Amino acid sequence: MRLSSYFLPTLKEDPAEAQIVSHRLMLRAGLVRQASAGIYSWLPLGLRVLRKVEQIVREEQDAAGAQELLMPTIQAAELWQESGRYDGYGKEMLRVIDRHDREMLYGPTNEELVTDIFRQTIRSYKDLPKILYHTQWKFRDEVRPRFGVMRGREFLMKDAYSFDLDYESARRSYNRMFVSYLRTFARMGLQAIPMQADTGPIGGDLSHEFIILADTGESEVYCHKDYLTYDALSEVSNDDNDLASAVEKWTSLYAATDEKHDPAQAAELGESLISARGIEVGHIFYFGTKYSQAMGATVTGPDGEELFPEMGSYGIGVSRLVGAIIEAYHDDDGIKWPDSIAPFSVGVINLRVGDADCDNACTDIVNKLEATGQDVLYDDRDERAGAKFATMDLIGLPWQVVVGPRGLKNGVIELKRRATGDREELSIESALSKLMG
Ligand code: P5A
Repeated sequence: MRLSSYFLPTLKEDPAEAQIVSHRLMLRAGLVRQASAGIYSWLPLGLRVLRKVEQIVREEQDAAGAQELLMPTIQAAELWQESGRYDGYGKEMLRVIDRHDREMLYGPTNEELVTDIFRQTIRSYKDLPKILYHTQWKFRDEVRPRFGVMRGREFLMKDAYSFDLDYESARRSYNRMFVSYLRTFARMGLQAIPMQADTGPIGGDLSHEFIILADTGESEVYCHKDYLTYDALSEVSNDDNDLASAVEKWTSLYAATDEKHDPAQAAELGESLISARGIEVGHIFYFGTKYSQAMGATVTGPDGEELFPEMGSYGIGVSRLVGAIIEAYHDDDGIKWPDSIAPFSVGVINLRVGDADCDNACTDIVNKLEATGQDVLYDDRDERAGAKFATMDLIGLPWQVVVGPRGLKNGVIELKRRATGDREELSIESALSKLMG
């Protein structure tokens, strides 16, 4: 992609409305623009990141045995009246009246809709267990939308729903999702800490929030310091016993959000206790037969009796994650994307556009990288070198290839790793083999 024709509206100055670094950088790096309070348009560079996050989430959901479908954003009020949540959800729910005066709503979550699909389609215990998921926009009319996409009104969520015949099987689904969440966040370079949580309007009696630590996090959290170096994932298979012991291991260390924190435990942990701010990037719930009973979803059991399936739901804040990753990976100059979710893997900077040697070397490098499937952003603008370096640092691509006339005379270009700031002069061939390796 050539930067001269790419739609990348960057800002030199910090926007006044942005209070935290990820919001500032998302606006400055041209990832999003606010459409109205808590509602954002995703511009091309931001959309690339959003799609990469979504794709990692999808791959890990698939690997955990969940099946993807797509439910609509607009739902009928009747379903929520059946579950009993229509009135209770209050002002956070955006209610819509259609032309036939029917009450509709923009879905804040999908427990009702998925239970409705289930009761129309699944009849027998033999069809269980099932985990269904989608990635869809949600709307919650938050009182105080803030921090950009971190607490939006419209936001992208991956939500999965499990259906099992009994409690033991439901716990297996819960464990499966639990471990798949740790894997998902790890692939994005994030150490997520599971904390027992309240179930709020979703309901149920077992729930974990997945929190990453960041100075600008919304909630104060406490956890054992070993979480930060903990790696219980590498040896865990998808075997149910393995998953259960992994969850047990992970939850045996102390971790609590502010409301749940027990100072006595803290005192006991002494120096091992960390208190920090955290961002909730995922939340999982086991709520048994709450929705299946309320909505009359049953399956026929082995002895011909009608049984209510045990359910759980599992959310990941896909759009929030883009902000959360920036909170974790940035410096004064801009974003430092982890490789797995970078919008482009390499930025090529031409320091003298119009110089035949520089132009040829750059197009050659770009073509070769693209031929091996790499996403490349080529800065071919007629701009000062300083402006080009600043843009490339701001948008945070993992690698920068700097091509200038002086270097080319000596047969070298410069390769810079954004994360560390390390630079080295290399021949084009060695740079390419390093980038392709
Ligand atoms: C679980 C899936 C649920 O809605 N029902 C379906 C359950 N859980 S939750 O905790 O309410 O939300 C799941 C995740 O969505 C993200 N999130 C948000 N992201 C941006 N802006 C918001 N206003 C917002 N609200 C929730 C969070 O990451 C949360 O963990």
